[in-house]
Amino acid sequence: MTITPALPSDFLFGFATAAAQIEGGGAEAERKSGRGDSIWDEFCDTPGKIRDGTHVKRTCNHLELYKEDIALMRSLGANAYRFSLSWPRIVPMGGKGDPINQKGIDFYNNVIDECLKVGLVPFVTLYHWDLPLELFKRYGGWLNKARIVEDYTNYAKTCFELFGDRVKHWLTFNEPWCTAVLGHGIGQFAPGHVSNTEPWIVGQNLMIAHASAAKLYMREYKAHQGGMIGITLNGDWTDPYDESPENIEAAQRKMDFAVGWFADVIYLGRYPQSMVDILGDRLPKFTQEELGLLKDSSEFYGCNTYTTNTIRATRTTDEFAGYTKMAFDKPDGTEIGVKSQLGWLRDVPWGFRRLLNYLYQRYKRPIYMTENGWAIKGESSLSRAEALIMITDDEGRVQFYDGYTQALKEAVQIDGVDVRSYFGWSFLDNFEWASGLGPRFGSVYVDYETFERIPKDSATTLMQFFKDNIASK
Ligand code: GBH
Repeated sequence: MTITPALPSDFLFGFATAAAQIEGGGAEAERKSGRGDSIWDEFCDTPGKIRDGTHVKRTCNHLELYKEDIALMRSLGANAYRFSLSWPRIVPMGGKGDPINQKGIDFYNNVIDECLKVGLVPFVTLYHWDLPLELFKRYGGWLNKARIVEDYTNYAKTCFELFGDRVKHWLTFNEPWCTAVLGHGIGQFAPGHVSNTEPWIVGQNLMIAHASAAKLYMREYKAHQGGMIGITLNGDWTDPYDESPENIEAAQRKMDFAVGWFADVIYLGRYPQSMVDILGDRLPKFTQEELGLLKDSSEFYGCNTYTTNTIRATRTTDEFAGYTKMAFDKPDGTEIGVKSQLGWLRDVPWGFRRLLNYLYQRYKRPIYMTENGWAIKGESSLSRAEALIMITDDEGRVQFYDGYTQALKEAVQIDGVDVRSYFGWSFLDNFEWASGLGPRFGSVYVDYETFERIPKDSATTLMQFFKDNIASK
């Protein structure tokens, strides 16, 4: 008897990264590279914004080490690599009429060519949070619909023209929720605004920019370049605290505020009713023309997910969670999931399987898993010597990936969910935004003094899972 492999032969797997989190090779290297500042450079320059005071200008030096990194990724067994392009590296000031930076273009040409040379499919994100600072200064960045949609669409067009002969998988945006809420609602991320009106405006502008770029691709590039384009959203499973109708409704409302805000509009053509009810006039309406643009603007569902929360209706002040209470505890006093380095992140594989089912049933699109990963509790405070022991045995991360890949397999094989990729977050330990170089999400250890890379156990075990579970061609 032959066992049918769970995953199709064209399944893409590997690791994900983002430009601002790994490229920086130090202030001098960055200056020479011709990259313009992004809102994250300014955020890092502002005392108190980054927990350990580190800076996007000096992270993993992927800028100079990309060749070695790509070779390493391939040697671990990956068949694809998800990375993002830095907009201010390509167009330093960002705007439609602004000059482009040839060194930036050369860099990404090299990255893409190197991927293809070794046999990795490049899966490219156009925007992973590093808005050119100049556009923020000129007109408020994501707050200015007309200007940002025009400039973003032009930037996307530049990328399709420069790289679309070789890049066949495009993501317009990584996690618009984070830009809207963390950047413009609670101020934890650049540009650091605190507001209860801006996030909803920014969210709408991000969606329109997404649709504008995606439709441009579909209209003018897709036919001859033969690729596809979509958006990737963050969203964790929301498990009702108990079976009470209020808590079941609260769990759905939290899901609406995290995922439905974008996905209902893009795939179903309307905001979730719970958001309309709560936000009223603060939720900006779409014109018919905008809704037409948004319709069918994402060819797949791009999914970043990390954890699961238990949700109850107990009213909180957290409007971004639909006033629900997010926690990990259950009525019997137990808690779900193993603890990680970060308070929001717990290991709950069964929640992942439920999430995949929910997304597939509701949006009916193939799912590309674009991020999923783990930061082991305590890993970031190890000395280098201790870390070198840990890296040969990053047990917590191996466990996490074991559980989540098993859940993925069940969702595909037993539940029939159409999942077509999986990228572990992250390839390298890297700059974890406001948390700086503290939390380590990598399957490859990075020594931030020397930029040395050392693969951890999870790097090989995760890739091996896919090699074992993908049908041969
Ligand atoms: C991803 O976001 C990002 O795409 C990636 O760049 C990042 O490095 C990776 O995750 C790891 O964090 O602190 O209670 O406000 C994940 C989505 C949404 C998870 C916001 C953390 C904050 C919860 N993130 N959430 S809280």
